[in-house]
Parts: sequence; structure tokens; C-alpha cells
Amino acid sequence: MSNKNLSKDELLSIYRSMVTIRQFEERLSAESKSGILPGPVHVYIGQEAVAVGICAQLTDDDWITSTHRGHGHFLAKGGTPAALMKEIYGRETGICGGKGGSMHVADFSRGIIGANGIVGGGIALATGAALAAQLDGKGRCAIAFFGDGAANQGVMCEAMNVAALWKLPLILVCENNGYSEFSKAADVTAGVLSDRAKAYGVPSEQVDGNDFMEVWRAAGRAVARARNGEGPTFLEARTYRLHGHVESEHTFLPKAYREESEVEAWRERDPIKAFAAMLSDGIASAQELEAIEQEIAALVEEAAAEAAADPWPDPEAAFKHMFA
Ligand SMILES: Cc1ncc(C[n+]2csc(CCOP(=O)(O)OP(=O)(O)O)c2C)c(N)n1
Ligand SMILES: [Mg+2]
Repeated sequence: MSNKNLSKDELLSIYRSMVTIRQFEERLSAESKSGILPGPVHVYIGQEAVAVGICAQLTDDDWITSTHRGHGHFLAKGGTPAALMKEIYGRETGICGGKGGSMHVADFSRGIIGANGIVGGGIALATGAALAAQLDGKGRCAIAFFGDGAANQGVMCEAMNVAALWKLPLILVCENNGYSEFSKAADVTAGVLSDRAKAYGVPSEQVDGNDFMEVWRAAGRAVARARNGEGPTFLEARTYRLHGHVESEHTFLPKAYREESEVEAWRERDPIKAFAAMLSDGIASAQELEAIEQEIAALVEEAAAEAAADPWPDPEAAFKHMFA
């Protein structure tokens, strides 16, 4: 990795962002497994360089949509850990009043127009946002984060077709982590995902999703194209989820669906460790990195303590926001 074009402050802020996602989700994982946190929790651990690499090229005016594995996207786009933690705990003080939960977080003030429990659902929403961006002419762009499994939904083809035809400022970020729930991509996905864009004349790139700099540079090219009115881009980020599909899977799966040696090999390629190694090569001291980790640990602790103490929503709130 080379760090050309980013200042030390920017690089440390990127480190802070990736470490925030990691520590936040390690906390969630522990609370989910201990039964404190009800409901399914899908963590993003291992994929942090994708969300942070893309969002580091965006502003609050750009829009993102995300997935059931969406905490990383929310935090990378500037959503606050406390607002997210409270939402996942289902509290009234959560960013969506406790009614969205882990899979349906949104923060319109930061262009986070929604995570989505419907696999592929965010692709259509981002395409609509890209059309809105084109119509208001302010140079905004819209990003759809989705998985390799979602790439097999028909909506991806519909989105690429219309985005290519109308030159929409849309960036399709496919996070290919090799699995769709418990199915290997090799068993359910034909061909090379980034090649599918060629059929629509949409420029595409395959990047190492565990290499922040590589993702960041490709995102820079895609965002420039979108802002210049040159239309959509498809980015396939090759990555891996180090945890299971869902934190509770050990309670219902009869047997393992992936080799421990495979997980271990990817753990060696941990995107945060790789980024820290780059920083340690003459940019930041071990003490500086450790100070950031401690600062984040305190932030996560505070968010969790506040979330646990905050009130549940009033039952009447269930009937609010039903109609516009
Ligand atoms: C339309 C739809 N079909 C099926 C599901 C069940 N489901 C939830 S996550 C998932 C796998 C998604 O895989 P991928 O898109 O690769 O995302 P990843 O979990 O790997 O991040 C499936 C099939 C769903 N939520 N929505
Ligand atoms: Mg996947």
C-alpha cells in the first residue's frame, strides 16, 4: 500500500474510522452471543476497508444505501456510534427512534438513506437517489453497497441498465466476501461479478477490498466520473467476513460451512492490521495508534452504557410515521 495524497491527519482519521467499526461490532458480537442483545446481528468485521475506503471519497451531500450487514457503512459515512448503538438496542433515543434496529438504520442528515433487510433492496433505492442527484445538478452521487449474493438479484441488472442509459451518478459497490449466508459463491454465482457490468457498457474494476488504499483510489476514480456526468461505475471489492453470517448461527447450524484454515488465512490479511502496518512504516508511532484504540474503546463503552440505560419507545410510537 502507498499512502500518496493523504495527510497524516487524514490517515489517522481513517484508522479511527476502521477501528471504530471493529470495536463497535466486537462489542455487539459479545452482547449478541451473551443474549443481552435480542434479534439477529450481522457483523462487518473483516470488511472495514471497503466502507471506509469508499466513504472517505464522499461528503454528507452524497447518498449511500446499505444492507443487513450495514453498521460499517453507517459509521464510515459519519453516523455516530451512540446513535447506532441505541438504535440496535431498540431505544427511543436511537437514530430511528428504536424502530429500525440493526438492519434498518438511516441518518438522512448524513446521506445515509437506509440499510435494508431485503437483499438487493438498496440497489434500487440508490438508483433513485442517483436520478435525484442528476436532476438537482449539484454534483452529488449515490452509492449502493451490496453483497455477492445480492448481485444475483434481478434488480442489479435493472439498475445497471437504467443507470448506464441515463448516465446516472451511481456507484455500485459489490462486496464479494465469497458467501451468501451459508452458500459459497462458487456454488451459487456464475462468472466474474465485475464482468457483468461490461454487458451494460458500465466501467468496472475489481479491487482488493482488504487494502484501504486500493479501495480509496478506485472510489476516487468512480466518484470523479459520477460528479463529471460520465455515469455509473461498478466496483467489485474482494473481501471476507471474519465472523459468521449472523452472530447466532452456532446455535442452529448442524455443521461448519467453511474451513477454519480459510478463515485463518483471511485473518492474516486483516484490513486493519494491514493499514496499521502501513502507518507504522514511518507515519505514526505505536503509541499514537494505541491512543486511538483506547479513545475508541471508551467511546464504544460509553455508547453501550448509555444505550442500556435509555428508555424503550412509547408503544404509541408504533403508529407514528406510518403514512406521509
Ligand atoms: C430478497 C431476500 N432474499 C433472501 C433473504 C435472506 N438473506 C439474508 S442475507 C442473505 C445473503 C446475502 O448475501 P450477500 O448479498 O453476499 O451479503 P453478505 O451477507 O455476504 O454480506 C440472504 C439470502 C433476504 N433477506 N432477502
Ligand atoms: Mg456475500
